[in-house]
Amino acid sequence: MTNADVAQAFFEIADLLEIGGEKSFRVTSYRRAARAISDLADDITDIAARGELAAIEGIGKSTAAKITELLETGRVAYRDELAEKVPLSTLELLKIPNMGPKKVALLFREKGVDSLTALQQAIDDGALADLKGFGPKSIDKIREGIDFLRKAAGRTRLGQAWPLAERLRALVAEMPGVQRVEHAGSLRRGRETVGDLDLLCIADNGAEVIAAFTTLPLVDKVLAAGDTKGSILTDGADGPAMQIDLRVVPAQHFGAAWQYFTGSKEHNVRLRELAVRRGWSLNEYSLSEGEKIIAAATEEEIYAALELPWVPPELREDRGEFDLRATPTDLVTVADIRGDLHMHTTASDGRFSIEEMAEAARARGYAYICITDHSQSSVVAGGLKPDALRRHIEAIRAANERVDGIEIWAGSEVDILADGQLDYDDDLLAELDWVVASNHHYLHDDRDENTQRALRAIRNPYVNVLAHPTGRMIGRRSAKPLDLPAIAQAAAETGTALEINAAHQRLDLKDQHARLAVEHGAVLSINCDAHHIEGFEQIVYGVLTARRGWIRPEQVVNTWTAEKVRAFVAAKRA
Ligand code: DGT
Ligand code: CA
Ligand code: CA
Ligand code: ZN
Repeated sequence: MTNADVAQAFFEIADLLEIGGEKSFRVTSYRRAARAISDLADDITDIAARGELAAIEGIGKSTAAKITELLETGRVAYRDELAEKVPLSTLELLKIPNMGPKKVALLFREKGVDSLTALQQAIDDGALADLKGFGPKSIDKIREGIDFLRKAAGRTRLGQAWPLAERLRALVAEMPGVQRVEHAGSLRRGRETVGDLDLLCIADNGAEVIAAFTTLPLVDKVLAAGDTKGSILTDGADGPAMQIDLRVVPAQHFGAAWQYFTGSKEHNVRLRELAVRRGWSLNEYSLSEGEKIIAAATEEEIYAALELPWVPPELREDRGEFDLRATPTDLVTVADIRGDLHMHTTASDGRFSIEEMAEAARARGYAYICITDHSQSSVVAGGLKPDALRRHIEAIRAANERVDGIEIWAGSEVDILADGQLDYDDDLLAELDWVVASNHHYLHDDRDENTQRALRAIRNPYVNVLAHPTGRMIGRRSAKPLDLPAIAQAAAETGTALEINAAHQRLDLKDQHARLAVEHGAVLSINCDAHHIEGFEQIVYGVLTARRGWIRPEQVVNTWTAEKVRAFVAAKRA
């Protein structure tokens, strides 16, 4: 059980208490405990094993006992008791954008609304008309929110699916008889959300492999188990609950199967058309002319027989990848990344020091990083007042002296204010090596206003990258309207980068936006926005997103040498 799972249980207890009308101090104390758990740098199971739970600030004796109970039995009896009075399905309502526990409490206690379906029904019946705080406008917003949730339902964010997929791949690789295992489907294509996971392996003892697969400890339910295909639901205990399909194929047909099950369906339809035009057929077994197999063992042979270069999976969406003149062959890779230019330390809302972040980055082989803690307007995130930033700059310079093997630059993630101005004066910005500009507070539904603010920030000579430009949160908050072509053009003209924020909740810019930005001449910066040393691992999601946007390495500033990045900054300031 991870820290996040344990924290989740206590957030739920707090929510259930609040919805049930419990006194606010009790609610607050559970929420504080949940936050303390999710902020722990250590593994909570280790802390529990050492008997040190009650020593964690924000956790009292009774909470410590509940944590122990959860770790030992997988449940908390108190939560189950609460759920008898306030059904767990009320928690679904909290996923609606802008719907907090107070509003849900009102819905539940005044109108008996205890699930998404019940809420939909109540809205359709006009049953909420007399409820305070639920005017026609907010009802419309709620309706939109429900639609949004329904659309996102059943899909898992890439950043949650990926670690589970890697774990499963390792498990299957260990099974007797398995010679090779690969990911297929939307995960291999790097889609930002994934429906189910598709694994493919080479083995001659299919039935045995499937039997081992369908009896793995993480299996919650077996959906199918045959000689060549198995399908399971994972229990969601460690990672998301997902459907996993495993197919077993012989080596001589592996390429055809891998190509077929990687998809997308749209790409495959086009590829099959090319085959049919030659009088051939293409399916998961082979590319064939009648009985005669033309290609089957590798993807490369199949594409080559159709006079195509091997198409990287991220491009297989029927978005123009069959046009040989346009398709890039050298997409950016994780190995091309030389540094990260957006991250946080304990100076604002990060969890590690400057040195710890630097050492983690150096271990990844990075040549440079830029420390970009929050600016003063981001009060909740611990934003720095000008004097504090000046001291932080000194601390960063000193750390740069002490740490060998990597350059540590001083930067800031500066808020864009309501009028498009920045949160620090230019003379303070001038002391920084690199400036990230973020609109955390003023991205609304007005496209023109959003665009004007972004343009004004981009035109500031000290701003080097516009962070997470559309402000979206996958499955929670859609991209805000922006004139991206105008923004990309201004970015290109002024020598400002646009970010692909690689944090898996964001992936902002997204694939198609990144492609559009580069088509308008802009360069990108793929940053993890790490708040934790493990945050750097998310670079893979940012790179996959870039590859889906057809991005080549030279279009990404943090694939450049430190010297070239410095020249990019100097050119804008000059
Ligand atoms: P997902 O799981 O919804 O995120 O998306 P995919 O792309 O992983 O789709 P999935 O799991 O249904 O199937 C995996 C691949 O198998 C899919 O990308 C293409 C191939 N495939 C599945 N069914 C069909 C089909 O009916 N026709 C064709 N041409 N390909 C199919
Ligand atoms: Ca799939
Ligand atoms: Ca599937
Ligand atoms: Zn940030």
